[in-house]
Amino acid sequence: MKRRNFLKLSSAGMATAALASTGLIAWTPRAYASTINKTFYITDGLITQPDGVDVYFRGFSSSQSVLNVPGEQMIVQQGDTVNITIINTLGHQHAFTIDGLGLSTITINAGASKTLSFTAGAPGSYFYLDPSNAPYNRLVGLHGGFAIMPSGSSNTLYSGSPTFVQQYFWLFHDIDPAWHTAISNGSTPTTTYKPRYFTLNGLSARPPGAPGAGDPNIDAMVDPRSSLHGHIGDRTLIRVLNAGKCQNSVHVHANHMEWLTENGQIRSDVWLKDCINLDGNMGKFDAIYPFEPPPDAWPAVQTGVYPMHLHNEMTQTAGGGLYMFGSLTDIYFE
Ligand SMILES: [Cu+2]
Repeated sequence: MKRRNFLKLSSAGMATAALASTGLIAWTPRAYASTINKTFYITDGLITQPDGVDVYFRGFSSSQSVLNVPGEQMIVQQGDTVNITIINTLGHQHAFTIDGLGLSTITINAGASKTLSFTAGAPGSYFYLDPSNAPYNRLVGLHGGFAIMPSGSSNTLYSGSPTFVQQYFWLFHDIDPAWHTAISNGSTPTTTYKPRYFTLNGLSARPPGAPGAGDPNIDAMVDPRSSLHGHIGDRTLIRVLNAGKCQNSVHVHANHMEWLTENGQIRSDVWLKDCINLDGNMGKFDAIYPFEPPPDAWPAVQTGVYPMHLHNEMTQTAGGGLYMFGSLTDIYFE
């Protein structure tokens, strides 16, 4: 099978490709709608996990020679014409849509390409994904984050929302390598789901002293797509998405978050929460991290580094126990 020509990428090689075009999401509002053209290549390959195990993934990648899991973050403006072309380099049919926008699903035959065209609708945070053979193509890596900004706005999530000055995606995932192997063989997993790896924007944390610790291409603690950086007052929107199956509790230290949306619905009140539930199977929320002086610190501080982690112990591990190689990052008050 042609498909056995696996891309074999270390997480370093994978993330370097991703970082070339992502990072903190920059956004400049436009007075007029624009046309956004984007191409994703469906590729597959092996990604080495923190315990050295190679796990099979598929991704919406930026070229046919890389494997991006998740796919590159996209951000457009309400009213834009969006043309997303999918080139399927694999030997079997795949599909593509964006969840929650009422769009059609396109199917892309082996070796073929197809374009999904639409006008960007309701502002918010969305998944793009392969919804076919659900949930398996999503779980094996065919997913990414998509955002629509309100027309002409640089600092709101929806019309009249609290404002922010910068924005990030936190896309969580959990991975059962036995399921990925079954999917790679074209079969349906028959074993009980047993997640062994937990990632944030595709990377696991590396504790101090571990190989790759401090490397922004490997370590989720310092990945510029994930770690929050701000000065006091740099109110930061976080678009939180969960591609995995596990329900999570997202906990930030130093500040509480302003909880704006839950699974695509604007909340009637903005609650201040340090811990917010994140449903499994494409749960999502939006929240603002205010970058205020930590209220309980004495003496009062304006700089420092604080963690974000999930309050579900297995998510802080890899390979069934290795602590803390899971879904964590850091928040830098600069
Ligand atoms: Cu905590």
